Amino acid sequence: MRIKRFFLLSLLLVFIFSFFGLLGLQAQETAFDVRAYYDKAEYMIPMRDGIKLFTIVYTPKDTSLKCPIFLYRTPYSIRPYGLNNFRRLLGPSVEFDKDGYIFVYQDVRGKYKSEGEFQVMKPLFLDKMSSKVADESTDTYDTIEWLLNRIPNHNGRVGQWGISYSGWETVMGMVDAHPALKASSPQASPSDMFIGDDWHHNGAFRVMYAFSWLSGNARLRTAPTEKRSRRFDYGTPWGYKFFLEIRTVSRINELYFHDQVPAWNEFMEHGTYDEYWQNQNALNYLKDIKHPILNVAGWFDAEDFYGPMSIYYTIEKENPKNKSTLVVGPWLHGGWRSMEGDHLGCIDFGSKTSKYFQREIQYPFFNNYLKDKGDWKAPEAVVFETGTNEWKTYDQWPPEGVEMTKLYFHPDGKLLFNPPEDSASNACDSYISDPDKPVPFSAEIRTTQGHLWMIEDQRFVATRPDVLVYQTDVLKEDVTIAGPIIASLQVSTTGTDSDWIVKLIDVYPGNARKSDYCDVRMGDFQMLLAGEIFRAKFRKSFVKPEPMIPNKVTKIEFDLRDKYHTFRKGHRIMVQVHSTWFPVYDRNPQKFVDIYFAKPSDFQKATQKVYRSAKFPSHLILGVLKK
Ligand code: PG9
Repeated sequence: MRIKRFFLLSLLLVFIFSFFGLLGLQAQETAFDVRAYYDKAEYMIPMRDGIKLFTIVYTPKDTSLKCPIFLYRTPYSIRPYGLNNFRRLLGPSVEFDKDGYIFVYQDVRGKYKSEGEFQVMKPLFLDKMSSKVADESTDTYDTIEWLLNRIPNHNGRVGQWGISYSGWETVMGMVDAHPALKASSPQASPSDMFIGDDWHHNGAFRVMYAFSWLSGNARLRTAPTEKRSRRFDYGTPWGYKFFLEIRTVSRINELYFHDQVPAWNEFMEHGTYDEYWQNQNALNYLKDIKHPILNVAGWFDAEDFYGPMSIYYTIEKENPKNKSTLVVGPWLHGGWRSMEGDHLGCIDFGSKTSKYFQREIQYPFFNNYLKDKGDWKAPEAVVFETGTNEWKTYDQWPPEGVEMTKLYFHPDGKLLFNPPEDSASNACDSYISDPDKPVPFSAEIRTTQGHLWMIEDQRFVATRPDVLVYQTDVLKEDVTIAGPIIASLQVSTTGTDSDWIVKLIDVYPGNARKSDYCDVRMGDFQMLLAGEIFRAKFRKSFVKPEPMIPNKVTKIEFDLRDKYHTFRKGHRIMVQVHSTWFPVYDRNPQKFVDIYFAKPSDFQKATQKVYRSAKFPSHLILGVLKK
């Protein structure tokens, strides 16, 4: 009895000590005193065309150290400005701050305290012969050159990192890279804004994000400034109403931007994949990448998921010898830095995945290439498997052993691994798509797209008459999918253009237990796993759109992008199909016109049919991984 009591008491003590120990450790981590260990300096660094870029350099006080330079370039301001004001965290995680790096932050050309003109995702000049030419690649080069010459105590090596726009800046730094650049980590970098990142997916315009981002970040300015643009006042918390009342995107400049947002007007003038978009495509630039790359993506990134995946695939193809690592975790946009990564919305990921990434991947990667320290094994792909909540390391992505498997639409909303046998070629399901009552993308009331809709419970739309739902029986065993997910639809419309949205959903068992993270009842929860849109006029070419022929069965095939997920035994696999996803995507008038010049009278209802016959089988193609 006494022994038992002693045992319990010791357990309690161990618990108390480890609890406070942990707290202590965490406190120490977040409260690292940057000011005590670093000095701050501010510079205007001249570029080759004479424009000067505002740059802050934090150097370790301990000058006996020779440190690498760690560069971050951003359009979002490198505040706090002023020599007495310090950032709380200098590197991508506290490990770097403690270790000693020379941290360099720079306002990019035309933003905040830097001189020059900002052009959103300005294409690179691939001909660098003229000394007048300057772009984000040359600005990075010139900055590195200046730093190496002017900042003491560096070890001659430079690393660059950045998330999203800064991730794209990091990619630009990789092109014709300065020889001292020894390691780059583009994180959630967009690559192609017409095909899969912030502004469009498969040619469909992401009006809600373009509107909020451009109104906040791309207004004309008269001179360098420390001030942020004022937030746009929507006059309502309900973006659905706001964007529906605008009626057509063609009115936005006249109503709200008044020629103060040049990029918006440019978007409106380039409604197809013309040179304007093609020249911005970062994948064109990735031919001669010689130094190691750590490429990071979040499975549930609402902004730039196509970017990092396509950058990874392109670097592999164009530079097969390059040491490039892909990391994908269960994160929203940049969540590996801003959140613990233990859950998203209602979904539990079982561990602090962001810490794992920061400590076990990001820090060892840079430490290896910039300091020759630590134990970095340069894995090819480190990917988090959702559903089972496990990190896996592979020597290729998608992993070996994936079998492309078709999952077919059947009558009565069934989804089966065998093809339909219905010989009536017109066997189909249909709905009326009404642009005046578009399917909402989220149940949240908000004006900006936010993040959680990427993993949101889809029950709020599953009962709409304009949403088709197909699902498997309850799974008798786990089904793991890895790599791209292809939607192959056979469809018709009564209009001459239309959008097709396909969503892949994990349906929880009826008796699923409550989530620790939200108040939603999880029985029959419909977790959005993947979803993508395709604007039908681009089905043959993004450059030369073609009208749909009314009522003609037409194949539309597109990629819902990569996932690594296990549908657990007891769950179901569900697919939903619809034709509006609003206001994340602008409304298609369902008539073949240049949508950016559409008139309200162009918008029409259309009867949409999704075929599921032996002749016209609609299906998904999944990479099923046998374990
Ligand atoms: N997704 C953002 C972005 C990247 C590039 C251009 C415009 C926007 C970002 O979060 O930075």
